[in-house]
Parts: sequence; C-alpha cells; structure tokens
Amino acid sequence: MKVSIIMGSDSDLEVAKGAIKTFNDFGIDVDVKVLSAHRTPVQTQEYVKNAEEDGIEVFIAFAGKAAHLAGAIAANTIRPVIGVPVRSSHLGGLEALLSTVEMPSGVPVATVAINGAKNAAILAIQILACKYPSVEDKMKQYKKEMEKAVLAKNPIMEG
Ligand code: RP5
Repeated sequence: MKVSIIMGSDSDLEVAKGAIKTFNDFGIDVDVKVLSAHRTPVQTQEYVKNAEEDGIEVFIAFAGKAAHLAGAIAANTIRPVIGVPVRSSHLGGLEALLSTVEMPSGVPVATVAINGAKNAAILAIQILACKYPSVEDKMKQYKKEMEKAVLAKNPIMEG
C-alpha cells in the first residue's frame, strides 16, 4: 500500500509536510517527488506511469500559481488524484484552486482547500480504507478520537 506525493516545486514542501506527517502517523508509505507539469512534463508523465505499475494507489499533487500538475497526473492514470492548491503567489492561492478544480469532464481531480494538506492525506487514507481493513480500523479510531476531542471542550455533553 503506497501513496505518491508530487510537488510542483520544492517551495511547496512546507505545505506538503502536513500530508507527509499524517501518512507517517497512519504508518502509510509515501513516495515524495518534485516534478512539474510545465518544467518537467516528460518526466512527470513517465513517473506517473511507472508509479502506477509500482503499486501507487493514490496520487496527491501540490502546486501553486497556474496549477496544472494534478490535472497532468490525472491525464495519465486511472488512480484517484487529489489536488492541493498551494498559496504561493500574490493572488493568495485562489488561482491555484481554480486551476486545480476546474477539470474537464471525464478527468476528475478531487480538490481540497488551499493549503489543505492534512485533508488531502485523510481523503487518500479513506480511499485506501475501502480496500485495507487495517487502515479502515485506524481511520475509525482517528474519527473517534476527533469526536472525543471536540466533546471534551463541552463538559456538559460528557457522560
Ligand atoms: C508552482 O509554482 C509550484 O507548485 C509552486 O507552488 C510555484 C512556485 O514555484 P517556484 O518558482 O518557487 O519553484 O509551479
């Protein structure tokens, strides 16, 4: 069971760390690469095709500005692709959000919030949980703990 994280630039790493940490917490292997839809289009396509053959089950793409990376990955695989728009320009990430989310019909990218690294990882893990019972158990546990943490802020609800 393996997930791929691809960043358009190493400047996206600070944001991507949120996803890497979540995968580490769940004990899921992650292959981290810097590849660009614009600067390394050939190598991006090659990597995606090989990664799929090597057993990568979900791709997560981090990109800012004219963020075409997630779409370029989705064009080359039938594995689920999750896009994380990165806030890396003076436009605040909205440009990356729209570039990532507005995919043509038939080639979806599941797009999370601007800089939404943790949710990207959680979504990927929920996809893996459909297939792996051990991941499903851990995800159920994670949601239980989240519920407990919220309720603990409301002493009147406890009991
Ligand atoms: C995008 O442009 C990258 O994903 C990054 O968010 C942004 C800036 O990249 P650098 O110019 O810092 O390499 O392609």
